[in-house]
Amino acid sequence: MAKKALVTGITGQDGSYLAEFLLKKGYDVFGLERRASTKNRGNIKHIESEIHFISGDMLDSNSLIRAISEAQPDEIYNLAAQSFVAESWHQKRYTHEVNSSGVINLLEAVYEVKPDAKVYQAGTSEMFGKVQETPQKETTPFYPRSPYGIAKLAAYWTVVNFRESYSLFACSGLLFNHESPRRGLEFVTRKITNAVVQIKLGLIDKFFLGNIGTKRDWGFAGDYVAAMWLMLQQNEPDDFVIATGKTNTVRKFVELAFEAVNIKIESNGKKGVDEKYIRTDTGSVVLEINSKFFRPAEVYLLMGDSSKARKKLGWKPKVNFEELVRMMVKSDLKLLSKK
Ligand code: NAP
Ligand code: G4F
Repeated sequence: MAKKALVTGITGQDGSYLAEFLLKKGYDVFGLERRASTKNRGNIKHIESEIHFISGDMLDSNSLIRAISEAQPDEIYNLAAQSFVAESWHQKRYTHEVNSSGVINLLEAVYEVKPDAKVYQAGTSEMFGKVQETPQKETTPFYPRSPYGIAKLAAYWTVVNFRESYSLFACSGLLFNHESPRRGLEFVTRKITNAVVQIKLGLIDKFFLGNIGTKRDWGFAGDYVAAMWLMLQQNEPDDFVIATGKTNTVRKFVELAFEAVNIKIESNGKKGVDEKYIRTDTGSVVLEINSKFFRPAEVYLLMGDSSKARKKLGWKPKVNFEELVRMMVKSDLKLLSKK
């Protein structure tokens, strides 16, 4: 009989790649979908007919109980979240409710309805925040720097507690930033590729960013969903860092994106520190720094050490940083040229 998986956050970036991955492995895939006035299935349009949708919301315990009762899943992947860090300062309580209390709601429902289901919780490198060591690994002390990071850290400890209290098979993946052509437009990578392509096509002259000196360990979302699955195939539940081990500035991402569309930008040697503008080699301003996009508290550097996952799960990323930028630019070029 086919294995059954319930995926929360199925309409999001990771949910769509994970659903594809599980369908290819022969799973029956159930997706928790929250109500919206207009359906938001752009990322999963191509596989929509293969998914069993169940309506529900992380804030509504009964809907989670109903979803688990209906799906009777062998595996549950909790990807649902208010996932935009910058927004978490504007909606602190809501972010906490969805990203932390929502996880309690889900784990309680699992314990009540299907305690033998294996659970994956989407943890994050944001929990390392003001990093206490580099690279960051499973044993690195946490120091979250945003309401988002705090909520995710509470969820992480909730997973540990359910594991230790009730022997649930529950794991947290400590995933570093992962991107794709399906990334939401407000995240910096997609914001850059989308804007750079618009500049190339003559649709806009310039765009605006915040701190371009911050560093992230960026991988490809398609590679990272395989790690989620691998965690649930182990004999014992455990937590794993998933990362490429390489870190780059936002400015480097900008440089590579412009390079991918053959626009030459000036290199002033400051590499993102105190820059106010970036110009092309012919002098046009294509990027302006705007304080509106700076955060009240920033995570300046993330770089993960995923040796444990590489050794125990046999996982490693396939797409490197340069390939990722090119893939996203190419996809936006195709999308925007069509429009
Ligand atoms: P995403 O694209 O923003 O997707 C979030 C998903 O959660 C969407 O399907 C959204 O549904 C759903 N959702 C939001 N609030 C909900 C609620 N109250 N009830 C039910 N569903 C709700 O995020 P992602 O990049 O795929 O990330 C997936 C998970 O991994 C998130 O938990 C995120 O915090 C975590 N994470 C992401 C990264 C990364 O770099 N991408 C790194 C570490 C951890 P709608 O479509 O209706 O909005
Ligand atoms: O793309 P970002 O918004 O991603 P961030 O904050 O790193 O969070 C993402 O990764 C986390 C894992 O570490 C996930 F848990 C989380 O759900 C999300 O997927 O910002 C990346 C960096 C930041 O330092 C930000 O300050 O880019 C900087 N940045 C500079 N200008 C900007 C902008 N970020 C955004 N979104 N927009 C800007 O204009």
